[in-house]
Amino acid sequence: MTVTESRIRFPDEFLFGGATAANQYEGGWNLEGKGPSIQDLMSHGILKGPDEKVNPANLKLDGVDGFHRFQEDIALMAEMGFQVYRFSVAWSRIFPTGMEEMPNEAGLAYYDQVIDACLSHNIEPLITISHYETPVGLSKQLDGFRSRETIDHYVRFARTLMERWKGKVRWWITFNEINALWNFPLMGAGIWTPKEQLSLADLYQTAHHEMVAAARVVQMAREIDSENKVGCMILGMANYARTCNPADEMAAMKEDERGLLFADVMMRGHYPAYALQRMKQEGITLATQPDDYETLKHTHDFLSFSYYMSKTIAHDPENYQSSAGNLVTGTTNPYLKSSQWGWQIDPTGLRWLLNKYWNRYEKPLFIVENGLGAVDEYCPDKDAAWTVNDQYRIDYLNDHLVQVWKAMHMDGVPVLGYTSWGCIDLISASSAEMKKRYGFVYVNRNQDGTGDMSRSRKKSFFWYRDVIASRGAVLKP
Ligand code: BGP
Repeated sequence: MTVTESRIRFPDEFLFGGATAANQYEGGWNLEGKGPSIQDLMSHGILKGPDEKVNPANLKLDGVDGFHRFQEDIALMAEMGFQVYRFSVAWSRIFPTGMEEMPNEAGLAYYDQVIDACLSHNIEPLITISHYETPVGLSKQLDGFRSRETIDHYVRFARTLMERWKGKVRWWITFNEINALWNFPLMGAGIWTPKEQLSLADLYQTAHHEMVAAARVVQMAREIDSENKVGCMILGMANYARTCNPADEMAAMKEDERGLLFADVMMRGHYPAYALQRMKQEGITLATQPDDYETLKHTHDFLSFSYYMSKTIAHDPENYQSSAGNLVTGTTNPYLKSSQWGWQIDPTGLRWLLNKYWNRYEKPLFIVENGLGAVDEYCPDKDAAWTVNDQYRIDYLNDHLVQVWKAMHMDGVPVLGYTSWGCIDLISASSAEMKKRYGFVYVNRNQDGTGDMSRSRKKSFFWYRDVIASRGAVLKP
């Protein structure tokens, strides 16, 4: 049998699972001592600016009630055979303004239960320390990571979690999609000052603070427990040149540099030449402390990323139709179909990206977000166990997982695992919608906020269960 003919079989140590984020899943935005996070002020989603004060119409305030229903949800994950569950800890549940010296015990006690529920089902927790949910206090008073002071607050937050769950949690991610800073400084780095008022120097300085903070956490994680594995996490994007015109190739390469600066520093431990050159040309001098560059040498153990789509880059984008996309956009690719939200679906792009990251960093990779946001029709069938016939989601996930397998098996790329995004329906990040669903589990909550939040299994629930149980053998190449 040749390599290409082998049957799909993911190794036993490959972790299958799913992912959520506190601000999109939990709700309970002001319960048991939790302070407001910037997401509690984003009723229109992250593509629009924040509200002045909490708007009751913000669907994230109640999320999908994970705060009260996590036991049931984790049991459903166990039924699918999850080996890993990626979730974030709401920073303002632990430190209500982000700046307290002592943590909120009730917040920690909540996550004790979440973690214990995972472990009781043999599911490994994978914690995102910061997922677009900076406490409002930190954001308004310090402008988030624009201020160097925020590094210490973040490290204290991370230390609290790592010490509390030593021996229980060994997988950590420092920041969700840390490279979102360039386009969304509020969400990516908690900067309250409007983007239009920020200079390029402000953004580089903020990036530096975030990277130093992350490197300090890596160093600390190893001191606390040698079993800890800490991942850098970026918004993963396959940037293709729109044509083979060298000018387009050059534009695509430059776009890559923008998206990869964080990973370049956090995985390799130093600033790449292109970034130093850019800062020199722009007259930017970073404000640093003497040991910053030594600190940055504490590189992450693995690179994790989200992957939903690819995009094409042209040197003259005005001559093409622009594409919609996950926070960053390019021009359309005529070879690809799109989701209902206009994100271009490209399973091969995932294999391409896995190869690219492995070749660039030579460290293990973890796909921590991937999935199809779609409008689901709740339509229970009396002869079937599911309430939503989401064959389109099964097709999407099947095709992406096949490419992961190819990257591992045919290209030799080490991949640690795969956590499908929004494994339980939740509120979307970019547009704060309920109707954009990703889950294997349907949540009875409507776009207008009505619904009893009850859970039911979609067709994809049973499909994913079979994928995991067969280690991928049921996938259709
Ligand atoms: C990523 C975020 C997630 C998630 C996902 C899907 O950028 O890390 O939080 O929401 O995108 O995006 P959306 O919810 O807008 O469909």
